[in-house]
Amino acid sequence: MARILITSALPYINGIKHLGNLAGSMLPADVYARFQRARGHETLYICATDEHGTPAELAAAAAGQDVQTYCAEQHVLQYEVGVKFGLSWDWFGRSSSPQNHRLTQHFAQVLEERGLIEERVDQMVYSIDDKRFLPDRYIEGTCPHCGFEKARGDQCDNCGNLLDPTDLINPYSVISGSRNLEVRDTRHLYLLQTKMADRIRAWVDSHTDWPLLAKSIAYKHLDEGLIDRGITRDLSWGVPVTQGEFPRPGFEDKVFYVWFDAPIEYIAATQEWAESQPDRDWKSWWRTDEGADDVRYVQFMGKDNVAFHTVSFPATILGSEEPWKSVDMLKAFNWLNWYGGKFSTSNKRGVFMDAALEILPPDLWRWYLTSNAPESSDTAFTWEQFASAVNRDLADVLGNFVNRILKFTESKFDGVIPEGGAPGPLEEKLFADVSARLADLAEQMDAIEVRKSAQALRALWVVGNEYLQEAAPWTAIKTDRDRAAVIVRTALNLAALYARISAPFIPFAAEKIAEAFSQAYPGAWPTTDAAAELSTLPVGLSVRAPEVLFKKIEDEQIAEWTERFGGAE
Ligand code: B3M
Ligand code: ZN
Repeated sequence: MARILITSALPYINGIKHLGNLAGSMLPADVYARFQRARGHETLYICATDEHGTPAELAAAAAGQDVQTYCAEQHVLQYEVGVKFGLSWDWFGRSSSPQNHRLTQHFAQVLEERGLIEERVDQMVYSIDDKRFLPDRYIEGTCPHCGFEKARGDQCDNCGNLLDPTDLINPYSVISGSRNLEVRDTRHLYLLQTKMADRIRAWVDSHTDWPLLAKSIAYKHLDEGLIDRGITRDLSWGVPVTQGEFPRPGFEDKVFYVWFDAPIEYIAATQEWAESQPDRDWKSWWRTDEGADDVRYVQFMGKDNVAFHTVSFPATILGSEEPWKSVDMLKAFNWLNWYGGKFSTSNKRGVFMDAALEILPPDLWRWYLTSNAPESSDTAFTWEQFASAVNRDLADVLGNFVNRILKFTESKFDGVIPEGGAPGPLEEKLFADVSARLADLAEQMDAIEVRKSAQALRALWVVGNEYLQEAAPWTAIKTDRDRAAVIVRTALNLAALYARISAPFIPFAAEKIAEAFSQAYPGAWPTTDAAAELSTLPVGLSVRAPEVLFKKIEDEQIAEWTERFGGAE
């Protein structure tokens, strides 16, 4: 049975992430990890904070902290809010770890030995007023591709093109706003991606099963022609170029570019995980010469990260010619927008993970964000859609079913799973229906079709309500107690089954449902033999209705939150 390695794009350290970040990487990765664990696959879900580069330095400066203290504090905050959201990371590491320093320097060394690194004199933008170079996000200006006026030195947020600071039209310093800039010479290391273009294309070609979004972005970059990329920066915070395995005179004040070391942290974080306990081994996950051949490696990320994972990071991995495991399946997401526009940290637009949990429990957000996952296109968050997902799906369908059957059992069968009777035609129909739908659900989950999986799950909840409506135990009980017992028993089994199949999406509610039946949580993923799966609870078992599973969202709450978080514009 294959082992499953999962990574989600590493969130930048610069503050708690918004729901769009969550929806496009960490949350779907978590749903997939929980599914694979339930199926009995040994699964490792790795994530970390991305702590280097200009985002970290700028945010620390804005917070009035030194960058190390800032990163240490923010890492804990992101970890805690992730856990509260139910993100089941096996490890949540830090790209500033000693493991990542060592491994980043190792890769640079090996790439150099392979003739893939070249020292070049670069023209970089220098701010005379700030007395420093302005790499990446330290500089902004107008995008040469689309005209967006706040494009950053490394990437345009509007059109997604990767940029060099010197590409920007009418640039200014983000530190001081100064336009008193000049281009100066500075030495940097370049990764010779041009030499690897054919190898990378062949590698992308070999992944025929990648979703369209990932492939189209990869080919866009390959077709435009790869360029050699600078992998060092004139900054003080980061993985130093000259220490460890990789001494290089003249580079004492330089660090590796954040996008060079960040993906390496996927591996380094696994080392952090392994080193935190004696019986763990990271190599069997990452080295094909050490047993990683039976690992299926799945990456989750937003579309703006795809180029780095289909071109830049593969250049590092393939270029090393060492037997590293590379990604098997790359699942990319479009944007979750906030009404018509983007979530924005600086303009406090939209809901962030901490604020989300201040107003509602995590499962409500998890359900909305997965059942409306921005898969085939960008999706706009609206409070109305959110309320509909919560009220119609969770409260009216799942919550209502579980509550209704458990309350009925309490009032008519003393809260005990009744014996008597045998399944009839209605049950046979239910078994066939549930079997088919379980097969559909597992297929969609396997294919990482997040929205379709949520739809398939919801369809299974609907089947339960329809069955109960048709079988009507409240009528049967008046004339035929055995018949009522069959219906109640079947419906209770169905509710317990819902706990197992809903757990990847709504783990907290699933646990409450499992507890109502004294079932182990998280339970194993069911087979598609519904007749067997729906007769597993022991007759005579005491069950009890949980307190309300999902509270409905009221119009007044929407009004209040619209006021607080903006939107509806
Ligand atoms: N931190 C960008 C982002 O959060 C970046 C991802 C790194 S993945 C190795 O969107
Ligand atoms: Zn642009």
